[in-house]
Amino acid sequence: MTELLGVAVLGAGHMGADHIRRLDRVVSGARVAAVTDPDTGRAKEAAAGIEGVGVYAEAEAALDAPGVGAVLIASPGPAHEAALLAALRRGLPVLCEKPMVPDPAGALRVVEAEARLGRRLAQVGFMRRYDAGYRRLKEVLDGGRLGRTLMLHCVHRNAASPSFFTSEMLVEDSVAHEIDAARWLLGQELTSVTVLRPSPSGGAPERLADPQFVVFETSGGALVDVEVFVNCRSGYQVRCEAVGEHGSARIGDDQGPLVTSAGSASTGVPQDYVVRFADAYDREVQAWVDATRQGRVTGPSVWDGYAASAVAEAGVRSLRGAGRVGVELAGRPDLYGGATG
Ligand code: ISE
Repeated sequence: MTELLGVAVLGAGHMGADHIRRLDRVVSGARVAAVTDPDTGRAKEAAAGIEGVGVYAEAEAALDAPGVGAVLIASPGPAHEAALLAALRRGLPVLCEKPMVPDPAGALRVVEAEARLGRRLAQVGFMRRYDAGYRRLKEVLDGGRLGRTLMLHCVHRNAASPSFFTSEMLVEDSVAHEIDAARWLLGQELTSVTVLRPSPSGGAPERLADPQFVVFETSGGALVDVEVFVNCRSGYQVRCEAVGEHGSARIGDDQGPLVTSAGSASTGVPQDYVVRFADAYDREVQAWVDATRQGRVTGPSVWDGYAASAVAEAGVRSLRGAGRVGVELAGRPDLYGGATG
């Protein structure tokens, strides 16, 4: 296929604007054909200078725009279900940012809609699977030299949270990444979740339960803990240490060059995820474009998106005081490997 893949980007906020720049300037084989955002001023700004792009206020208008052959959904989570269903109805391949659909019932409707088509069209934007560090960690674990993985210790810190962030979003929006990464690294389902909250940081906005400490049990008997702290003030930090029977492996400490000068050694800390994970986003979107142009879907599935939402929803119940909450997954359609999770 020599023709460029025309992509409609839904949402021109922080992530959407970054993907528009990436599709326009970094990734090969694709072009931005349409941009939509309820704030058309923001959409126009993100699309400025891109040849042949249409700007729309409504998502469905962008899907029907001339030259659109695929969709990248980067609107807020609650808008994803309608957008995914509209793309599936039109047979358009999709890359949908996480959380796929925050409400598990809605996420399951998307799984069922795709399963009815009988073929995969959608991929979920769990980009840590494309990060070099996470990939190397998975290779070490799969290689078996650490023996069975017993525990994952994860740290997920943001410098500051956006003004619209709620206590629930620390689980649904931030820990969503660790939920998927743990399922992927271990090849196991997360079967229960307990969210604990220390006394909130004075640096967090009032009424935001920040930080939180989340513990998952898995179907293979492992434990996963996550410190999530979205107003840590010092910068964007994501680490993961896997502890096995014969040793441990840790990623996330090696962000910048260690500069030694004038009697001290220091390294920069990125302030934002689009900087920290820039390479992972580039690799993810390039892989999606390449696979789409070949008529294939290779990345995380809508089943992975549903499973993450089901775990996160159990996490939200725990955060609200339910203690340790078990995770119940629906039956997994054959399209995603069959049997139950
Ligand atoms: C954001 O949506 C992300 O995906 C970031 O990776 C995460 O660190 C942040 O907490 C989320 O809000």
